[in-house]
Amino acid sequence: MPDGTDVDYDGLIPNNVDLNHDLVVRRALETWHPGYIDWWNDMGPEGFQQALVYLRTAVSVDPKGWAKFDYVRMPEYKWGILLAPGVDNRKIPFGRHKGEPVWQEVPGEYRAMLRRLLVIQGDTEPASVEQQRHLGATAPSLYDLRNLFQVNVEEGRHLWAMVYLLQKYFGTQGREEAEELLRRRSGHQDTPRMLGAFNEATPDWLSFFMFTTFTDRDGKMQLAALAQSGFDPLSRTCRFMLTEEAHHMFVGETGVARIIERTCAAMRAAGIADATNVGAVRDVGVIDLPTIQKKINLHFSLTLDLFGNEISTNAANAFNASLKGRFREDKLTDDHELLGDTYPVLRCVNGAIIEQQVPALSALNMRLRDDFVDDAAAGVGRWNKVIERSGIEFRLALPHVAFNRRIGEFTALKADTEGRILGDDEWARAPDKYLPTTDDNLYVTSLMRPVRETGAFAGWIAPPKVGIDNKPGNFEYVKIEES
Ligand code: BYC
Repeated sequence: MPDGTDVDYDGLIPNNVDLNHDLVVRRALETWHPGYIDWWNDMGPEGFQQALVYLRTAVSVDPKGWAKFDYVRMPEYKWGILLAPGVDNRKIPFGRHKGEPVWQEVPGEYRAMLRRLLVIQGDTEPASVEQQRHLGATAPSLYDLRNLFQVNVEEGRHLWAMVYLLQKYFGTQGREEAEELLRRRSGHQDTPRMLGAFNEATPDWLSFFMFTTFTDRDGKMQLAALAQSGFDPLSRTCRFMLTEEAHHMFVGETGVARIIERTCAAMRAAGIADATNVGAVRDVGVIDLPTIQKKINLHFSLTLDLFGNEISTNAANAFNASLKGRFREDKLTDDHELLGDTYPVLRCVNGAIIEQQVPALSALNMRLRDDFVDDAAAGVGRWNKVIERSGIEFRLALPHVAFNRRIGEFTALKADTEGRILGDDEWARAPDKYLPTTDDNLYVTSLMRPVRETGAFAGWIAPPKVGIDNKPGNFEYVKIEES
């Protein structure tokens, strides 16, 4: 049932790609499976592998009812291969091959380029699990603990998604890449993950919520661009991954919103009107808004680096080859080839930030980044509504795209969060002013104490408005005593 919506759960690897009749790939995946489980046991959530967790598992790819919820021990989670249904007579929507029927096999001349895209995408998935593996120890509630684990098992499944494509379409090389994906480690000195943000630590829950707000949103943008691909199996894989990704961003955005809500409520209760009076706010045991702003500055700027260089021939080549499109390519009304078009790009010229029109094809990373910034700004707007409703005078904002960059045009630029160029003295003070300091991190860490009673929440975060799967407030999302 290759294009079906139901998933075959009979074998070791649940799938809707008819693995039963694809013995070579099935065997390759079954051979890879034990290494994956070893990786999960070594690098997955620490300390909770035997706990019963109320997880959703994909049982179908039908948008109306693809998930079922039940208690599962994480190593027994049904990781599988799920592709969104094929679209009849789908045509390639962009690039040199626009209008041709989509490919079901990889065109020979694009093998290397496609493999690289799959490997980069695949590498981020286990990386994020590794980054988050210690967070279970300090979860502010069972609800949050369950959400962390949901995100983790689904990132694991997203690794399976890329590994399936590598194993099925790239032969021996694909199998080697699949092994390498299990071998690299986030933050490891000798075998790090491929992209910068995936080697950073996620030391506390505020960082986790920022990561899932911003970095998972990069995931959304990149997957949306790959979902347009002329290589149909990639398009279908990414379309289904996007349905799972939405929950990860929900976890992040509502997590930060709940922290803000609690902070504002505690400030009101204590009669603190000045949000910048950090000492007074910390005295009542909540996270001050300036620290939340600094975490935004950090995670947003780290995530911008994931879009690569503003001007990129790799991006132009991938678009020309009809492998990686733009965000919502199918909704755009231009010619989808961009050969004579230009796009405005912020560049660093003689130490200043100026806008230049450049060939649209080479500016595709920038364009996707712009779409990301708009999407992220809407999220910050929703956080500000929470502050506004509490009557407190403080607004959060995204920093300027030139701030704190390690990839692209602005790497060498000394810009602040407003995009102003700083002198050497101001620049030396900038990290403490705009990014979390050791003190800030120590304070946040001091709040990270586990709360494991059903229905209870740590004092620095508000409960959610609704439970997962509409469960009531006192629902036992994780049964820890089963471990
Ligand atoms: N770190 O031409 P350029 C997710 C390299 S997140 C290190 O600008 P390109 C998730 C680049 O590789 C989404 N190196 O690059 C979220 C290139 O090297 P080579 C992940 C970097 O290719 C949360 C060179 O610099 N998916 O799913 O246009 C939890 C020249 O650069 C970096 C994807 O990213 C960096 N940040 O753009 C879990 C989609 N940036 O080849 C999961 C696939 C650039 O010259 N990837 N370099 O040796 C791509 O589309 C692109 O490769 C990139 C980079 C957007 C990453």
